[in-house]
Amino acid sequence: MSQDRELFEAICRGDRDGCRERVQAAIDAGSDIVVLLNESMIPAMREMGRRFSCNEVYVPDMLLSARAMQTGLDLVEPILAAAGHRARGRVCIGTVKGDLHDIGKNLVAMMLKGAGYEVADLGVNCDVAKFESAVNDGSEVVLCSALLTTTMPYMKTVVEHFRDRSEVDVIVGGAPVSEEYAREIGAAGYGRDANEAVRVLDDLFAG
Ligand code: B1M
Repeated sequence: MSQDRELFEAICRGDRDGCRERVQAAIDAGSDIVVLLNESMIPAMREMGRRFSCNEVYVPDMLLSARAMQTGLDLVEPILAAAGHRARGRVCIGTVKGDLHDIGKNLVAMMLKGAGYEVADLGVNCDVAKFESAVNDGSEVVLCSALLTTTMPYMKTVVEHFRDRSEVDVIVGGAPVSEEYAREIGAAGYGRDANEAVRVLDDLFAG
């Protein structure tokens, strides 16, 4: 594992400038961005979750870390997106109603764009009307993200909403979501992480 410890620490302490500098330095050095994400940036957010669970940090600390993380993601996004060549299909993605976590969703959206998909990012706190509107605008697949056990059940509401429209598939993902849960609510697919979300979507469009 080749963790950039300074980057990891910068995200944990919510240091936006520090995060921006370390990510820019990695980009300038030609480092593998996916490795940087998987070994330094995402683990920092996971560490903040651990500290939050032990009451070592509180909501404002998580928020500062999320902002620092997003500063780094903003630098990474054009690089990931540049990998995609031509549109492979139009999809929409949103964090479900009641849920304000958007970093994982943003990461999935970036990877999808990088894989060549046209992505309508609906943001956070999305109700079925918002997903429906994106589908009416041409999205062929709906991707739902949830980070809370209390908001995860809303994914079932979304799946049920589109049940009568066989041309629309719903894919679900997020930390508390499992493949088993996805199957149980009748989702067309489940992605454990951003890369898997791309693979699941590729399979759907291929099949
Ligand atoms: Co909150 N939060 N939070 N939080 N937060 C968690 C999720 C928590 C696990 C922390 C903990 O207790 N250890 C916990 C949830 C517990 C539970 O439900 N079981 C929690 C809680 C309790 C809360 C509040 C209720 C706290 C409070 O107010 N008392 C509150 C809820 C607010 C709300 O949403 N209504 C809250 C608020 C916040 C902040 C606003 C402060 C901030 C979010 C800021 C933001 O997103 N802009 C925040 C943060 C930062 C976290 C943690 C620390 C980090 C989340 C994150 O960004 N991870 C988180 C702890 C943790 O995750 N361990 C925590 C990094 C990100 C890259 O990973 O989002 O999992 P993730 O995405 C992954 C995969 O899950 C997957 O791919 C991504 C990349 O690999 N994926 C998909 C995600 N969506 C996908 C969709 C797909 C496929 C894959 O296809 C459709």
